[in-house]
Amino acid sequence: MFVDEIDIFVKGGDGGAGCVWLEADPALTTLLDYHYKRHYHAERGQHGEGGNRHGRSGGDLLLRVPLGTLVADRDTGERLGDLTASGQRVLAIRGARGGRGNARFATSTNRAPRRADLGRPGPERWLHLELKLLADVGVIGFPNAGKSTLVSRLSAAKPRIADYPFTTLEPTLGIVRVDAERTFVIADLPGLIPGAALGKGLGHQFLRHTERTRLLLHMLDLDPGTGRDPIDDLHVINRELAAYSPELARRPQVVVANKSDLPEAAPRRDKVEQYCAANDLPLFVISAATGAGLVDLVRGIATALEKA
Ligand SMILES: Nc1nc2c(ncn2[C@@H]2O[C@H](COP(=O)(O)OP(=O)(O)OP(=O)(O)O)[C@@H](O)[C@H]2O)c(=O)[nH]1
Ligand SMILES: [Mg+2]
Repeated sequence: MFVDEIDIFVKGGDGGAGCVWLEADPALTTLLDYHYKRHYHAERGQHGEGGNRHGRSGGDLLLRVPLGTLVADRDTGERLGDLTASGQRVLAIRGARGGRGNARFATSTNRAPRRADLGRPGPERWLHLELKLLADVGVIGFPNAGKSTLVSRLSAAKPRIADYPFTTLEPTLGIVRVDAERTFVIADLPGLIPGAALGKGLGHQFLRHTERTRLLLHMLDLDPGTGRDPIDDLHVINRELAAYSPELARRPQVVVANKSDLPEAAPRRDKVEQYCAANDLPLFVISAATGAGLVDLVRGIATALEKA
């Protein structure tokens, strides 16, 4: 299960120190752990001991979250942090102030005062955690277009591939090497369908993961077996992006026409080529299955990323 949005309860230690921190850990890819355990309580401070010694401060609690996690106070909406770098931390809640023993109130005339403060109970709050994956490129398109096949070809990622729609149920990140110096991160996403922005299919839930990409690969299916027109598909998906976020609709796109290996794909390929030329859209005709066109595509993406 892929969890990219969740509320958790955090409480600082009672009576002295014991803060709760969140830290970005690149080994994590989902907030799933927090689905199973929602309440986190830092250690309380210890009672003071005799002989003017302080009580030990409570231990801090460190919660690990994936890179790209946004942290907010659930109730006020206040943004507490955006954890985008490995090891980056945000203080989720402080521990309470510790108590003060009677020695702290002693004066020259009252060496054994009866006054002492108790430590306060730890402050607490609900946090809203939202994961927005950090990728350079997001692959969008109708289900079954071949998005996962492409990502599995270009990177070491191993997303599930199958000849039916909605094979991909969660985003997967892959690292693509361009040349000796350059790499980029590509995100394979679940397929989009009309109404995705309104919650149809799986798309809407995952559109958030395109928000932090710099470039969208818009994949069209050249297989006439879809019964759809690839240019219509392009418009349909672009309308979904616009309905979700006008900003996303303006994100630079590279059109990728896939399944060019199919002999019956030729007329659709011609149509897509004409349309993209007429509308000044960058187009790469590929076969993710045979690998045709992939070297040019990777170079094209790298160039587009430099411009974006
Ligand atoms: N002939 C041909 N088939 C392809 C090509 N690329 C992918 N396919 C096939 O198309 C089907 C769907 O491929 P996926 O990569 O799972 O498609 P997807 O876009 O990730 O699909 P969802 O995850 O459901 O959105 C599989 O049967 C693939 O083998 C291609 O270039 N040529
Ligand atoms: Mg897929």
